[in-house]
Amino acid sequence: TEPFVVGSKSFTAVAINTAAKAGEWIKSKLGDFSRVDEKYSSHDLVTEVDKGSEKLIKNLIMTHFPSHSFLGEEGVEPGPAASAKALEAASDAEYLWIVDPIDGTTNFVHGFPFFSVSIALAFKGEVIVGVVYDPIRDELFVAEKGKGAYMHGKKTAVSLDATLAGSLVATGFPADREGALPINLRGVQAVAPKVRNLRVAGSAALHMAYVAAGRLSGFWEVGLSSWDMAAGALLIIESGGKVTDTQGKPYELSVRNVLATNGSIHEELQQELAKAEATGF
Ligand code: 2AM
Ligand code: CA
Ligand code: CA
Ligand code: CA
Repeated sequence: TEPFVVGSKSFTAVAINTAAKAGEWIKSKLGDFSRVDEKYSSHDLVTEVDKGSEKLIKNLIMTHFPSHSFLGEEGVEPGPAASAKALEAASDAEYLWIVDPIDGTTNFVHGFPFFSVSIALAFKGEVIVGVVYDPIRDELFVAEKGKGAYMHGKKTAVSLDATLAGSLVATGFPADREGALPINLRGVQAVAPKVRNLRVAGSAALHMAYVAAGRLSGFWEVGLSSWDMAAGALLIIESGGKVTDTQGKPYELSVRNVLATNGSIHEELQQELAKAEATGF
């Protein structure tokens, strides 16, 4: 199996430390940044804090593991084509760190306290470490492949909900208003009447951590990038849940449309999304 340490340095310890440091800094910058730039549109924002967080994370990780490769959202041109290409270009790296320096930038900009730092390490294309940190609640979610997932030392487990009717489910509204948003609105129309209720809180990585922790029973979103999901996917798998694309194909780094559940409601949720798909999902 894949090594988790080089010499005495644990990959997981570095991931945890780095996420905690970045998260603390982000929190200190809440409401204290001078400008917001639009990347693609007014729905797609970036701040100096996104860039500073990525710089901090990259510096720490590359200092510890100079031979590793690094893929971070703010190091890539905006847009889905560029993010797929960047992942492709990085795919022959043995060790690849996949980082979202702030997941939930829109929330960060508006002061809506739901955002996270997401750090994953892939070995030969498979995620082996995943860390999602919520600096507002000081909640740190950690998973190691084959070793389980934890929140502050306590094992996380997905919910036991067996039906959509008894499930709290989340999704996200994509920034792409032309292609992805209309698709997901049909998904919402299909799913909302079937579930106990639906949440759209604005951080894919944190939603996925919540699925891992049993706070949500399912999550789906279309048009995401590798850094939104890599850490969250491992958290869910190691907590006993299931992660696929919206067609039901097993999760891999290149997935863009994600379906992540406690396992029990996976098929039922996928069927509702498939019904929406029949009308264009
Ligand atoms: P971000 O905050 O890191 O950009 C919101 O539905 C979720 O979608 C967030 O996790 C957000 O990540 C992600 N997302 C992916 N692509 C996006 C984009 N182009 N614009 C805004 N949010 C995007
Ligand atoms: Ca972004
Ligand atoms: Ca993101
Ligand atoms: Ca981001």
